[in-house]
Amino acid sequence: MASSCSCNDEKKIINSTNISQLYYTDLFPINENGNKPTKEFLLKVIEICLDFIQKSNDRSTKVIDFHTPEELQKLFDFSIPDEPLNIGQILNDCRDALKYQVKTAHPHFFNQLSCGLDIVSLAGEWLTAAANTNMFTYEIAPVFILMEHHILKKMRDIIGFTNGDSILCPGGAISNLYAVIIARHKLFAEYKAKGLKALSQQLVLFTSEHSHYSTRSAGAVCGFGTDNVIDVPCDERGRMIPSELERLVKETISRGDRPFFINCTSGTTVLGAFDQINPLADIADKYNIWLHVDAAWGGGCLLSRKHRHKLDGIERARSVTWNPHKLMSTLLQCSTVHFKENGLLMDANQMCADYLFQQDKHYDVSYDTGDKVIQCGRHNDIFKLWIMWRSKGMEGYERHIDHLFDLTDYMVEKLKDRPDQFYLIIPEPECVNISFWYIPTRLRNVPHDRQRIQELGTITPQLKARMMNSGTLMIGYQPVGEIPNFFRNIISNSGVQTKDIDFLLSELDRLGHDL
Ligand code: ABU
Repeated sequence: MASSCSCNDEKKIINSTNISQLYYTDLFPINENGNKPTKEFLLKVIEICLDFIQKSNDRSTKVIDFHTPEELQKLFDFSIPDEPLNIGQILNDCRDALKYQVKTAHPHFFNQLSCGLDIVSLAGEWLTAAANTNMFTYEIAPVFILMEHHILKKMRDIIGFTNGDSILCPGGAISNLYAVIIARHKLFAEYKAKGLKALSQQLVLFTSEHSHYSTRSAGAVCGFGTDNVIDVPCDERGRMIPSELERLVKETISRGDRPFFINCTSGTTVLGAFDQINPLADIADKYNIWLHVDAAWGGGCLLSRKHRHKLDGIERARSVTWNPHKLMSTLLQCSTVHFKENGLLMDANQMCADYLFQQDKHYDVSYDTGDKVIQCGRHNDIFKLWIMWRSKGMEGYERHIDHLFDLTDYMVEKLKDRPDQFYLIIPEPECVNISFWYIPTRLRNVPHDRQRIQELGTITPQLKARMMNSGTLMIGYQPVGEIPNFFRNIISNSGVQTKDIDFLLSELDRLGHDL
C-alpha cells in the first residue's frame, strides 16, 4: 500500500493535489483531519453522478450498453482484493458501475412502472444516506419520524380515512403482506400467540386473475396456502367481475370455509386496469370480508382531480397500498400501506424488545414506530418523498400525473393512426400502461386471426432483443392468460415528451419491420 495510507496516530492534514493516490484511511472517519480529501473525493463522486444524470437526459445517448452476464463478468472487476485499493480505483469503479447500468431516467426507457429520476427526490436520497439513520425509534430519527407521521396522515386524508395508521414498507408486495397480516389479526387476534391452531376455519383470499402475485405470496407466507387464494375472472379490460367474486364467495361459504380478504386492484401491473371498488365493497360489507385496495400502481391518480374517479369508493376499504415510487416518481423505494383502524399495526406486530423500545423513555414512545412492523431495521424512505412533495406542492403533483396521462392519450392516438403497424390490445387504457403488438411488414394486410396472434407473440421478444442490443429503447413485454407476448409501454417519467413517443414508434419500425 502507498505511504499515503495513514495510521490514526499520524493525524496528518492532507493538502492533496492528487486525490486518486489516497486511501480510505485518509478520509473521515479514520483520519480525523480528513475534511479536505473527503470533500474532494465526494465532489468527484458527485461529478460522476451528475455526468450519469446528464447522459440520462440526453436523447442522443443510449438507454443501455447491453452485455450478456458472461461478457459483463469479463468487463467488470467484481472481486474483493486482499489489500486496499486507492481512491483513484474506487472512483473508476464508481464510473464503471454507472457505465454499464441501464439509464432508467432516459426518456426512451418505458420498461418499468418506476421510470425517471426526480432531481429533488434524488437530493432527498443523498441527504438520507448522509444522515444514515434507522427508522425504528424517535430517539435516533426524530425529524424523519415526525415527517413520516405528517406525510402518512396526509396520504390517509387523501384516501379518505379520517383516522387510522400507516407504515412505509420495503415494496408493494410487503405492503400487501401487511394488509393480510392485519386482516388476520383483526379476525383472530390470538394467532399472534397461538399460531395456526388459533384459526378455527380455513381462511380464503380473493384477488383478480390480473392482480399482482403478491396476494398469492401473502397467502403462502401467512399459512393459508396458495390453493386458498382464489383468482376471480376479469372482464375484457382486465377488471375483476363483481358477480364472479360473489359467486366464488358463496361457493367458499357453502364448503365451510371462511372468505376473509378481498384484494381489489387499482392499476393492475400489466394492463393497468382499475377494479371498480364500490361493487366490490358492497360484497365485502355483505359478507363481512376485509377489503384491501392495492393501489401500489394507480394510487397516484388520487392526486389528480381528473383521474381520481378511477378509485371512487377507496375510502370504503379497510386497508390501502400506495407506492409513491411508481406514478408519483419518488425515488426507489417508497411504498406505503394505510389502515382505516388505528392500533392494529402495533397490536399485531409489537414485540416490545426492551433494548430498543423501552416503555420508560422520557418522550411519547408511540413515536417509536419500529415496534409496529415485522422487520427491525427500517430504511428512511420518507425524506425523498417529503422534499419532492414540498417542491411540487399539490398543484405540481397534479400537473405531473395529468402530464403522464396526456402523453398516454397521445401515444394511443398515434397507435390508432397506424393500424397497419400496431395492434392495440386495450383500445382505451385506464392507466399509463399501453398494451400493443408491433406488426412487421410481412404480417400487415393479413387477417388478425389465431395464427397472426401467435406470430406476433413470437416476434415480440425478438424485437425486444433487438431493442436491447441496439440500446436505443426499452419497453417490457409479457403474456397475459391466453394472450401471447405483447409490449407493455409505461409512461411514468415526467421528462417524456411527445417527440419521445414519436421516436419510440419509428424506432420500433426501424428495428422490427423485417421480422
Ligand atoms: N411489482 C411491481 C413492479 C413491476 C414493474 O415495474 O414492472
